[in-house]
Amino acid sequence: MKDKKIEELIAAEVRRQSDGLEMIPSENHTSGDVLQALGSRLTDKYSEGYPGMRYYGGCEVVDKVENLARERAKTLFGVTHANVQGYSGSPANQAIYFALVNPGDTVMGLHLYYGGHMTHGLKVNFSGVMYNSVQYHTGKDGYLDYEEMAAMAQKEKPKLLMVGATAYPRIFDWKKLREIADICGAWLVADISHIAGLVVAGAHPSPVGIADVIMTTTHKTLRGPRGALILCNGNPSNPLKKAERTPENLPTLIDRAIIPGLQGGPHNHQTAAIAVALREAATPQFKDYGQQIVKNAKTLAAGLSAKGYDLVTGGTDNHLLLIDLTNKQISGKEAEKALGKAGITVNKNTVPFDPRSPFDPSGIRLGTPALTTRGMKEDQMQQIAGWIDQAITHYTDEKLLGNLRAEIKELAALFPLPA
Ligand code: DSN
Repeated sequence: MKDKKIEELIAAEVRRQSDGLEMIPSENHTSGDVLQALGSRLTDKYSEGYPGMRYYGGCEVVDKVENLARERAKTLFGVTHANVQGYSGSPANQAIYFALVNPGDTVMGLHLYYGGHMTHGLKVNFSGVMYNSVQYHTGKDGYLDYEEMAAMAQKEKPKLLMVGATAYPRIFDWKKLREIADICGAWLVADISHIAGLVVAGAHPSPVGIADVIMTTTHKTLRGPRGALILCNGNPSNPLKKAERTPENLPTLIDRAIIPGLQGGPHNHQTAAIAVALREAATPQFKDYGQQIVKNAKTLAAGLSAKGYDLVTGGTDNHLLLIDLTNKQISGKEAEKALGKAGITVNKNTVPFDPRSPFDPSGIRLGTPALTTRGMKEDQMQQIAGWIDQAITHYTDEKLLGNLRAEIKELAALFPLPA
């Protein structure tokens, strides 16, 4: 690379990832093949539109790339339509709102501070500004409060019920959620960004056939490049024609919302890398991977619980743990910093009913997708639980944190990033 500054920075980031433990639950390590597709000449090409109906010439190759990605997504998730052009999760969610509801309509989603996402109706996000958002919560036990949701649906009559989370360690009961959406005839949208890889691996129930629209980012447990899939069933899409808001028209509504509704040219290098990741996700090895993510998270949860850590909901069913650190007399921010010094990357996070602010919350969120990609298993999780405890207990002891960092680097060297 001629740009030495950027080359050095890329190398430094690779070192940072290799030498430490990435435990942010929304992160992962992609394969060499995904990276190769992402760094390809496909990035040079404009192709506004969809395969077979583009506004640019020279699209015969990228049409094939996009069709392959669409077919692989449809087969993997068992749906009849897949839009693979969403730039990432937030724009994809924006497209879903744009497709299904009008500005000012009532939409209902899980509050960010209770594990939801900004685009699920947070008042400072487009979803809370453009729409009349009402927000549901978890109960004191940290589990989704389905009764509150049903009562809210009855009272507020949202037109769209958004379900999904960024910091929820338990399983979604899709059938119950469908019943809640049906109370008021709302569209049920499943945002499975965090758990898509688990769904593919059979380690979390699938919303396919239950939710009207499913959105997932492609870079979390699905282990692809940054990007998004919007999945649904219905009649074949005709993006050139306006369509009524009916379940049969979902493919057309979604495609038209992406372009011309919101986006311009698709990122073809990203589409190719998504196709590569979808092929990898269709292998038996990926099923084992998804199952191992959960086994690892459960082992980590048991290890930390045994050391007196207060896990929201008492444990986990998926890839992540949310820990309330109040009983450890340390804030989420201080814990994030101390763990970072030891070489363990996590993120501070609010916990349900958090008395502190989101900038300095009571908890941390951590997960196992990236470590599992590196081949770590239950033994390593037990070791890591011990290190996390030491770093948090002695968070002001710079010498101890430095020693931990050296030990962690030694373990990390045994589990290289994917080639
Ligand atoms: N920022 C993502 C996460 O960390 O969960 C959600 O978009």
